Amino acid sequence: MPSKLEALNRWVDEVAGKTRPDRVHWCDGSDAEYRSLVDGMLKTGDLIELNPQTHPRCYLHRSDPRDVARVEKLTVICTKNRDDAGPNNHWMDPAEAHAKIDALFDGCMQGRTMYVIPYCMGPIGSPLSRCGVEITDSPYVVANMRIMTRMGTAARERIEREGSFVKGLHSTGELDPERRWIMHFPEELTIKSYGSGYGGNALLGKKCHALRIASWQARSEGWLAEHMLIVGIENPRHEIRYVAAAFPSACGKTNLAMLIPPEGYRRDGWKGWTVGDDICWMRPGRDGRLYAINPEAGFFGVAPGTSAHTNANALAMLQHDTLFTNVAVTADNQPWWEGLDGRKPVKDWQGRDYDPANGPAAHPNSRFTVRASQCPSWSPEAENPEGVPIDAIVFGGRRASLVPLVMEARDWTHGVLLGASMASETTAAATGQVGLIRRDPMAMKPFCGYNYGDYFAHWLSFDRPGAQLAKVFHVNWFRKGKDGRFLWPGFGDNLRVLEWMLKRVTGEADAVETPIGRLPRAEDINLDGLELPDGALDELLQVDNEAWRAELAAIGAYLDGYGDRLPEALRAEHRRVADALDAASSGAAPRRAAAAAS
Ligand code: TSX
Ligand code: MN
Repeated sequence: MPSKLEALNRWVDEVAGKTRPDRVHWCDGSDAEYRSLVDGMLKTGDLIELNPQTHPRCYLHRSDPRDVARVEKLTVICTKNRDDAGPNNHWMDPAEAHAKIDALFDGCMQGRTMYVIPYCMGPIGSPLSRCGVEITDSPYVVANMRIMTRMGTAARERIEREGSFVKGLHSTGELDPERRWIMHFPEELTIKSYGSGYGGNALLGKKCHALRIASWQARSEGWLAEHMLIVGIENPRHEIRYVAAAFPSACGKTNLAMLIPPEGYRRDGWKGWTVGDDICWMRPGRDGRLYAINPEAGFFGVAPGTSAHTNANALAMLQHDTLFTNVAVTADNQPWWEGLDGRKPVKDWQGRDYDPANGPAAHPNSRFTVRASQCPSWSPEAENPEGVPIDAIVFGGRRASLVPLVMEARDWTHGVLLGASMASETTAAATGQVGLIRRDPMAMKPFCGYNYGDYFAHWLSFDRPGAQLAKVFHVNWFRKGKDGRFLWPGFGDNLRVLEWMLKRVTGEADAVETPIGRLPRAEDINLDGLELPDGALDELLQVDNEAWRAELAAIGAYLDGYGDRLPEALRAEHRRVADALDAASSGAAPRRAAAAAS
């Protein structure tokens, strides 16, 4: 039997034989290696040094203008059985997929260096962690992987010990959008990506491994790989409780992960501890509670909108040792993006003289890559191999109307329905189309590596004897009043809502039962030190029965799209809520009249 190490060597040889690089470099993850990669990219122009006085060791990368985001239509799940990928994924037959992409890999690394990147998703010593190896011809990918993962010798040693790892093969290729694929073979624990150097398409540890492949592994091994931030909330009694939260894009996940309490709360001793801003792997521990790790070691965050007001922690961590991609620069060569401050940029993200007629100076999807440990609110518990215990799971969306500021699920099954029913209004930055409502269950639409029907069943399966599951909530920071203004101040003030949730967990706060879930009364949310217009909180907590009946009908139609793979228990839960709404309506509730009057 070949040694476990040989499996890795054999695959590397096989890939080198196919792609024919001039050199093969095994990454050790050292500082010296990172330094020499950066120096090389400064020489080729792949990186541009930013102002070393204001931003020491910060560099700008300008991507090909045709290669600035993930491409969902070229992202495919390749399973033997088409139904295993589900209607939520693009599917291709594995043999056909391999043939298609292997033709593109043929000789594609000639004249280039092939980098072999062993990496570990999660703390090196954690039983919850999983390893992978990415082979790439992009030094930009290596530099990003070094920041985003535990990369190098320690990961290689764990792989040699365990023998199993996710194989990721990536080449930047010609960057032709017509010759670009991001393919996943979950049954082979393999990823192949060609023709893009960008973020989620190329840094294979993140969306490809830690979500699409991991969600598949998690289902067969009894855990959850989720698109969630993890934040610890410390109260004045120095108790820290952990919250995992899923939001679709453009809802401020990174901001919530790095939350800074309002002034009065800070004075009382409240604090936010960042464990993760994007991905959460969790599993039941021996005590039945869910324990979570962040598989990542860095942040690959959207730059526009990040400021001292929206996220002072992020701004502080971006002052040194950061890679920026597709941001603008000021006259003194500092990174700049829309929403940062009142200064004017001189060069846009493509390196052109800034002209507002060309659109925003920074690309709306421009990014920073930075070590998580540079965040002032970084939690030491992020390195705990056991993970952190999760007390609350929060789902959310951007909804201008209908959806209340916060509600609590009656039980786990209802919580799964709340997650499965998630939807968000699109923003210009994300899609160009504003205000369309998109269904995005658990914020996993682009990332669930298998059939959503099976995924909902997997979620439901955690409710079993002995389980001490987290309470489930749904929030909406984005409800608007009749004047079109946001009713809730959001940002640090969201702690007021988190406080209610955590007091529900400990039995210290009240709630009222409604057909859609349990809501706080207005007096249950602490508004000390906050000037909220009269009636705003009442409006935020309003439940419009008729409008919710229409919403339940829309949710039902959406879930029906998963056909017989949709678990009957979820269908029954949907029917239960719909029936409760119908009953409340026929009960001649005066609530509706009151809502229409003012
Ligand atoms: O991130 C946001 N959060 C979560 C913060 C912890 N954003 C930004 C979303 C884009 C990524 C928010 N925007 C939030 C929010 O809670 N709420 C809003 C809406 C909003 C915007 C501005 C104001 C109030 C609400 N007020 C003023 O601008 C003064
Ligand atoms: Mn994400």
